[in-house]
Amino acid sequence: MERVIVHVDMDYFYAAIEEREDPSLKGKAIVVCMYSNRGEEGGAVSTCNYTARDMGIHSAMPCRQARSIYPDAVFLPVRKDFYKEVSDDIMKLLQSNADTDEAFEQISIDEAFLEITESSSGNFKHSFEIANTIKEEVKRNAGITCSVGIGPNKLIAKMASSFQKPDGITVIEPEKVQEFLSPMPVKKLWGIGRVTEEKLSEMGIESIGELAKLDVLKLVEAFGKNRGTLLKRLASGTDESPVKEKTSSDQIGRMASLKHDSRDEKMVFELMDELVEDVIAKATSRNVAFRSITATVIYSNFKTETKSRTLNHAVYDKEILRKNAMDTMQHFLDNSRLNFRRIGIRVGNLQERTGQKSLFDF
Ligand code: DCP
Ligand code: MG
Ligand code: MG
Repeated sequence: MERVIVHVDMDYFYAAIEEREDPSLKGKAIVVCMYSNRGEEGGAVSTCNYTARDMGIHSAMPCRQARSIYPDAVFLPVRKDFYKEVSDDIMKLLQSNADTDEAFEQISIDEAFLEITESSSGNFKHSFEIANTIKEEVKRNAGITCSVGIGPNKLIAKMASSFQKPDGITVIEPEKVQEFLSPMPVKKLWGIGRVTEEKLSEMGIESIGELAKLDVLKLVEAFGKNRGTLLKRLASGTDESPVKEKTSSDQIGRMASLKHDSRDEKMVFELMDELVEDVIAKATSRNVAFRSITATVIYSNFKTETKSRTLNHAVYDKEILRKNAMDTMQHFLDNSRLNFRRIGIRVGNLQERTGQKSLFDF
């Protein structure tokens, strides 16, 4: 099956959080500044919202210059720790939309890859619906917008997410990859910096399409073997690299699709039982106890619902997990008429196991 890879990037992230925190800022140009130790005179623009961008302000511009362009903009100092907290919540939410917790890779404070090959059944049409769900969840939980790119690999997904910013969804099906890349200038290719761009320009190469057609030997001659062949691969839209969790995460979860969409209790409970076993096995192998339990259902129309519970103590008791999971599934069954498409269970607030074994030991 062809892989389906999603890249999500928050829109004007730091400024969007400031806008959310203070609704009176809505509609104004907002510039978030990283002031240097020379005070407000020094420093560079961290980011700004799209209203400020329309006036020519952009990241990395000296704050002084931004002020001279538009003195009436709202200038705010960065609050990195706060943005990091918001980011952590968003990342958890994104991770819960990946096929497995491991099929998730955060690459910066505001962006991540997730693989949805399984949940979309390898179908790019379904993937659009999943992207919609993700955007709605981010909006509802974090109060900000994001842009989503979907493609057959990380390279294409990453480039697709910036194709329609802000608040966009861009799906590039495998057979549309060449058409998508060819007309773009080489500097848009992920991984190409200014030096490479200039060198290619000297060789008469301006578009990604031209780069893809260039004899690989010419590239090897100019950039060396590794870089030369890499450029050729990138320009042709090839990227085999897996989506891989970088740090060990603070949660363990499993999701799976029912054999077919259904609201048959037996089918739902049996599948959930397997997921619970998997989660407990993983928690055991990592030697962790958990304090929170979250169950998820994705209905046949791709709408998602989750329900979480935080326990008084950290436990690693299979029966507690199973009971919570089953009760929540029952709750979902009782409260909707839709068929279930996928279900999931995750544990969080992980702590290393100390003396305590399970609730039976208390
Ligand atoms: N950032 C920064 N300095 C830069 C670039 C970015 O401090 N030179 C910070 C502020 C951004 C955040 O990183 O909000 C994410 O960077 P992005 O490149 O994703 O930019 P934004 O999210 O701000 O805008 P966009 O809508 O273009 O993604
Ligand atoms: Mg961003
Ligand atoms: Mg980003």
